[in-house]
Amino acid sequence: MPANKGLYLLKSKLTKVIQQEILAAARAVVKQAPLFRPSMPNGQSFNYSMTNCGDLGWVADKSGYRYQQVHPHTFKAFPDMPQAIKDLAIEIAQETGNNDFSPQSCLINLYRKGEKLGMHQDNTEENLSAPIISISLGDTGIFVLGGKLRTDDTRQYIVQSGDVIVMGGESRNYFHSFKGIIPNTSNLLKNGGRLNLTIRQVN
Ligand code: MD3
Ligand code: FE
Repeated sequence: MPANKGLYLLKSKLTKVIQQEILAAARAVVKQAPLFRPSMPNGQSFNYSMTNCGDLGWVADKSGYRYQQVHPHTFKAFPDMPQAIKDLAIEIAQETGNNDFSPQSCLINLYRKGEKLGMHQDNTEENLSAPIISISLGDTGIFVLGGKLRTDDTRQYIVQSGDVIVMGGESRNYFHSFKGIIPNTSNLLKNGGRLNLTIRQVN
């Protein structure tokens, strides 16, 4: 793998056994830190649910977007990031030229049928140089990647269970969205849907 810190779309990166291991770790997190559906600063609710693990979790409400240590409904600290997730993220970071990546946060997004995420940039993090690592589990979906400007051309990518995306360098700053799942395309999650884990170094 070249020592380039840009964008990597690693198709079928994770074996079924690794996918099951990461899914079990994510399920354990959800038991401690229930999925929630936050609202945007304008009051509109997100169209999918989420939770977090690690030292910091990404949350949203009427006051804005931020990272904090506690779950917004239980007020308990987010659970530790499972070692399997941490190790996998560090391994992927190293393979893509990001040797000093230190995972602080794992945002877990769940998309059920019809749920989606609009065009946005990820800029809540203080450290915008560290890459973001995305792991897709479960149903196939359509990921859309643009450029630095909201008006830039976009490209659509089919993301399948076991695919990994690394957003580093310039691409860290690109607009992107998730159009939704194609139901019943994976049997990994017993109730269907797609889990997307994004592992981040926040500061
Ligand atoms: C491109 N999640 O949580 S993951 C998000 O499928 C988010 O849940 C999507 O966008 C999802 O913020 C996409 C892939 C991803 C993650 C971070 C990025 C793509 C990115 C940051 C910059 C550009
Ligand atoms: Fe994003």
